[in-house]
Amino acid sequence: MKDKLQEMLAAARVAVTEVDSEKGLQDVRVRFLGKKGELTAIMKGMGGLSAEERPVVGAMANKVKEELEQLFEQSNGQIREKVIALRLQEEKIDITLPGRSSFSGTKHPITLVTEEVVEIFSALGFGVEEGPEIEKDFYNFEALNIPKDHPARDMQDTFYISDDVVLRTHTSPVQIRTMVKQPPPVRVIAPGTVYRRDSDITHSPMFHQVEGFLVDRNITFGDLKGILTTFISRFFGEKVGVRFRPSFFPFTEPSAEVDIQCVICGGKGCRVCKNSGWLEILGSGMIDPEVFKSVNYDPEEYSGFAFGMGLERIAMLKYGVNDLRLFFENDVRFLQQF
Ligand code: 2NM
Repeated sequence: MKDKLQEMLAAARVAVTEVDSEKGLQDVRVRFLGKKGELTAIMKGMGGLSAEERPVVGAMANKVKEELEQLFEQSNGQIREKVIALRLQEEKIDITLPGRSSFSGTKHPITLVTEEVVEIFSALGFGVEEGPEIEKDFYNFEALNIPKDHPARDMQDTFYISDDVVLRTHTSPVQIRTMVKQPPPVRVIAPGTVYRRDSDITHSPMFHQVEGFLVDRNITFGDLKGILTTFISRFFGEKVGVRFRPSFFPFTEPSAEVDIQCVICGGKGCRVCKNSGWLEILGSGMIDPEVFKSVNYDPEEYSGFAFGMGLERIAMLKYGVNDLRLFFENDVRFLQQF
């Protein structure tokens, strides 16, 4: 029986060396120490031993059992270490590899054009003002000398929130707010989003404008021409032709629309300029004394000019975009080109 115990211990020592997982070790443990294991089987034979032999063999069996437990314990530790080492090997990360670069966005062409217009007018001494897109009738129409029965106030053009609150149809209310809160001299541009009830291939109900104005003593139409010509030559290039055409706005008198030579055909005439050789890009004029009265500026002491332009239109001309809707679809294939 002593030999059997020693043989079993030797067999167990061999068995643990052949094991390479925690599961495998568990199987070996059951084989030797389990209820139906080899040690139990040997112990069952103890009944046939003499009274002298029994305690000796019993003590030995206990010792073997202890050794087996120690053996499995030790083996378990080694297997654990091996498993951890293997995982560390497999999950090794090379921190010197370059990371995956993330997709980065681009500025919307309307943003780019706005920034460029702001840049040019800043260099000419203009500040930038903003105002609410939901606006009182007074600032959007009344103070701008747009009478109650004027076509621009027609339900067709204006989104009404209530009787006297609208979505602003231009950024001129920002100029009114600026004049109401500060005395001349003043030089400001107002870029922003505006809304009109108009929607087809060449009109969006939401679009963008920059308007601007300058008020001081002795401001003339010559100042208007100088500033706007300078702006155009910086924005579209030194060589582009410019012309001023008489026009009408309720808030300016006299008024002028400003054309540039067609940037597509160079003035020869094409589809874009409808064979005229010219493209309208700006509205402008000397601020009407009626406007000055509604903001408490003295029209005897001060004069000024104002202007406004649509940013989608100048973006289309500058970048050669032939469809207004591209600005509002937010297709990255379009947006990434700027
Ligand atoms: C335009 C054309 C002409 C304009 C006038 C004013 C104000 F408030 F000073 F009277 N702001 N903007 C103006 C003048 C706007 O847009 C086509």
